Amino acid sequence: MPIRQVATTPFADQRPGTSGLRKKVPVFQQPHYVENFLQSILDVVGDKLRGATLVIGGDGRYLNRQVAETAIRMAAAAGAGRILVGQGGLLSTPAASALIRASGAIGGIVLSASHNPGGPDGDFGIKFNTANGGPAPEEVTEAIHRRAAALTAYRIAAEAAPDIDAIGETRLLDSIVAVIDPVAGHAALMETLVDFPAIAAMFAAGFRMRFDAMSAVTGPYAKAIIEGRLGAPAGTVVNATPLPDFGGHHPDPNPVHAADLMAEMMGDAPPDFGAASDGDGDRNMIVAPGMFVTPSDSLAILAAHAHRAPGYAAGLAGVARSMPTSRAVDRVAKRLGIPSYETPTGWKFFANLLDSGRITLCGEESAGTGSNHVREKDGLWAVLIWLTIIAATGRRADAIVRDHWAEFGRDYYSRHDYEEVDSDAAKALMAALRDKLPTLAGQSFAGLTVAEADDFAYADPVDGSVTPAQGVRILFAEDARAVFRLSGTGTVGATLRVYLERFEPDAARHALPVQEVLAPVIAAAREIAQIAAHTGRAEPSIIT
Ligand code: VG1
Ligand code: CO
Repeated sequence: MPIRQVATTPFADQRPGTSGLRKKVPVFQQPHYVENFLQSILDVVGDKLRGATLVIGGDGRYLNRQVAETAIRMAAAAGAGRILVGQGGLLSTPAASALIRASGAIGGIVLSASHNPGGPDGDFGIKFNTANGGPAPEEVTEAIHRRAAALTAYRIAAEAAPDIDAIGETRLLDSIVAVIDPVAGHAALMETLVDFPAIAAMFAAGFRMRFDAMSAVTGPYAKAIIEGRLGAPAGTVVNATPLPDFGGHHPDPNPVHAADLMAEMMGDAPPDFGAASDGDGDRNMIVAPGMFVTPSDSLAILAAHAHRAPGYAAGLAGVARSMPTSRAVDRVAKRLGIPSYETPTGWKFFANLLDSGRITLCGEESAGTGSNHVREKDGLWAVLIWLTIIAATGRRADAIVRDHWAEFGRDYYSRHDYEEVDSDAAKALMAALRDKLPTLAGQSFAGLTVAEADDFAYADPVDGSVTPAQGVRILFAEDARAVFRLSGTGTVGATLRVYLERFEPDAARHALPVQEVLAPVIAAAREIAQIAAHTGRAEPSIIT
């Protein structure tokens, strides 16, 4: 029997969140759990899969290899024509997106829980990306969810998957399984967008950087591109081998979880530039000597300088940011005379804007930046654009940031996360906050006056769809803002995210401690949302 039909029990909890289905590893280890979700994806793709190309790869975390092999066997049973798999089952999220686009694939199955910890007690995730290379839109993820809750059987090739460590092509049922180098294509794409010769010349002249791949998927990409093609000294990239448990670390590039990099960049004689990436390689963290660059500022700076990179020499059509991202990039867009869009959190909302040519660049406060070259955020791409800007301006990264503030003003910014809060308590907090919205304008909290308050609803300008309830925005008359939303990627309880910002136009006040400048906004946010009363937490669990 070349194809086995196996009975399964439907799962009601297979509902993708902000970015795919993410659960604890033991949840995925329940009998048929993985197969049930994979079959639901394949069923939703339907007949279009017959003879078509499907991309499969992931970030190398625990279960990656096993699930990649299962996905190959199930895609073959579903009649895929060509199954493209990264060697070892690896593909960074941006590389998967690029590969889907370049190969004309019907879509891709990306195995990742991104910045969440890995290992047997960590998280795993499965995400479906559509033919444009981007995360499936909500109507598709909802269809997958409905299918998963009703499925009674799945189909899988009886034969084992071919060796995914060996580059080359093998036949499985009627499908060709092609195992490819996960890095080469993406490196070639980068070469068309950023100025490799200028960056290489800078390294040859003694420029030094530290790239922390956090034992995640970006390691092989960064090694090949930064040390290989650009000639940075060996050892520039650290933690470069992807490990199933990310070496026990939390592969989330922020000042808390990338503590070693921060210490080095804040220490004596730091390298000229520091960067890190997350589990699946779509996030980036930028650290200048002595200065962490907030992702919101980084997005604005990339927008202001993108024309220096060959891929963007013609300028930008427009930019977009997720709603909680600071308004710094809007100021750049205004200066450039291009539109700036505000979308809900999650990369899928940028897809229509990118596909329709309305925007060239976009980003999120959570360390995601990208462009129209793919339909995901791209960590290494952002780092390479930064290097291009440094090479083109001859300025150190911290000077570039200060110059930017002097020109546009500074949006002081911080995110306070309350993790693993009781789900009901978090929902009650948001509900109470939403109830209060109509009465807030005009009231004062911690010396700030509420100018406007609403629950963000996004009207997609391309397809007209409306996505309501994407986060509560409180705008203060003092040019400050607080945003509240619940995370859609967590796997334990709820995570309340509170995003805080305050604009400061005066260059004499651009070097103040962030939490100090934001103190009134923080106090007002806590009071308005009654955070301590609802969650029992006096302080956030993580401040970035
Ligand atoms: C978080 C971030 C969001 C990002 C998402 C996926 O979502 O806030 O900006 O798009 O993760 O990124 P949430 O719902 O937890 O706030 V990744 O690198 O985890 O794919
Ligand atoms: Co990620």
